Amino acid sequence: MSLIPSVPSPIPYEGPASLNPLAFKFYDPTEMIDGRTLSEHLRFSIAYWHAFRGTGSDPFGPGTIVRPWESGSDPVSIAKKRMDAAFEFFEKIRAPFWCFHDRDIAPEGSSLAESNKHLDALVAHGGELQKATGVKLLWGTANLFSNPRYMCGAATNPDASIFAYAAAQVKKAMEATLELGGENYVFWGGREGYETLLNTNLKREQDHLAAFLHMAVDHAKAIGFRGQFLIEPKPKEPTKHQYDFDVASGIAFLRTYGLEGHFKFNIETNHATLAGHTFQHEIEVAAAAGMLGSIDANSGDPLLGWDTDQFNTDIRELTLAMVSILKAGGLGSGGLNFDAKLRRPSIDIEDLFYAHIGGMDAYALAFKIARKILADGTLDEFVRQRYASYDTGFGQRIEAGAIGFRELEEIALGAPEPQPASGRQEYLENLILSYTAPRHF
Ligand code: XLS
Ligand code: NI
Ligand code: NI
Repeated sequence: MSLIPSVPSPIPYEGPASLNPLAFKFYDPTEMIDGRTLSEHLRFSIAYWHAFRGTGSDPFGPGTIVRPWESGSDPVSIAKKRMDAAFEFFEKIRAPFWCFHDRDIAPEGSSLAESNKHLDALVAHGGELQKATGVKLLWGTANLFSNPRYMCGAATNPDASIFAYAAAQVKKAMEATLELGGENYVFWGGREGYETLLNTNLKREQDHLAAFLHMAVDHAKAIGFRGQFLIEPKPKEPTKHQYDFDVASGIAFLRTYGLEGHFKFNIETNHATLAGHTFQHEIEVAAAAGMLGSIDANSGDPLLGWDTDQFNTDIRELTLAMVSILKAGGLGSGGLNFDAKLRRPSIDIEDLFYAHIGGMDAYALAFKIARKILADGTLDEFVRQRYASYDTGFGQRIEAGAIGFRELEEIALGAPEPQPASGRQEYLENLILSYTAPRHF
């Protein structure tokens, strides 16, 4: 029995000329590119929390979105029906993956033991739905931020008993992820940060966070979870200062505590911009360290200073991001997860389809444009030329660490004055425009 009868069949691919709002214009999941389907290249994933737990509530008012399957008296039965609807959506939107927090899929009970029991029931149900549909789990995670017990953090809570509770919850969420064949496990530091240093021992909190992550690494070994661990940086919200501020501070943290071999990064567009960076910057910083893991695909609002988690149809931003992702060799076991939600007045189930169709089409188009940019090679060649003086002679010896100040001084004294070369930014911006400009008018 269909729970989403108003969208009767899977979303078709109709090509760029189509005006059908319930069709893909650029995303043909079956299109073969370099021996793999577009679906295998892009690895789209649906975020359970936004798509199926988001109600449109905000600090000024309650939810606006009412779904027909959200009725009944037994929370576990509702959760199962909701999950049936979710998998119907995953199939119709043709996403190969989904992602969840433990508390998204199963209701919290009155004790940890009861919560675990609920989770077991929903993981079993999810396993059956995955088998029936072929949809796979990109990653799992634990919600360590909604319940008031975590108001002062989870692994960074000043109370060790909360640390223990969080450890138990992550242990269980990792086991659920393993059970469902999850390819990654994400740590977003929910409330791992502080509001004021007046009550905070920053050093101890960071030590505790590192201890927590080491325990997770040990537990993965113990249970045979071979998925990739991912840190998802975010600079602020909910706490004023989050410890995983951005990719660069995340790398420093992981290296400080000897964790760098076990983690990569899940980069979220809106978190990058909140940190004062571009999306592409965060991708490049992670890639430079060999730690690019996965993407939480969304967008912020340039006029608002919080995590608005919008669907992203900015082709220029996505093209530049895809150029960096492709140059880094892709996302490996990661994917493009739509950590994005409907605006509060977008209350119909069709809106959920429109939102994801736009997000998927935009990424598919950006992927194709980025491939063209890289294949043409003009951009790459420009950058290569710009650094060519390091390819030979003393430049090469600088990179090899085979020369020092004394010899460089001799070279500088003996050579003619260096001549500045233009950075050609406007020329390069026009080059990108020539790829991203619409051509059909
Ligand atoms: C919140 C985060 C969250 C993570 C998963 O801002 O983006 O949704 O992706 O815990
Ligand atoms: Ni996210
Ligand atoms: Ni976010």
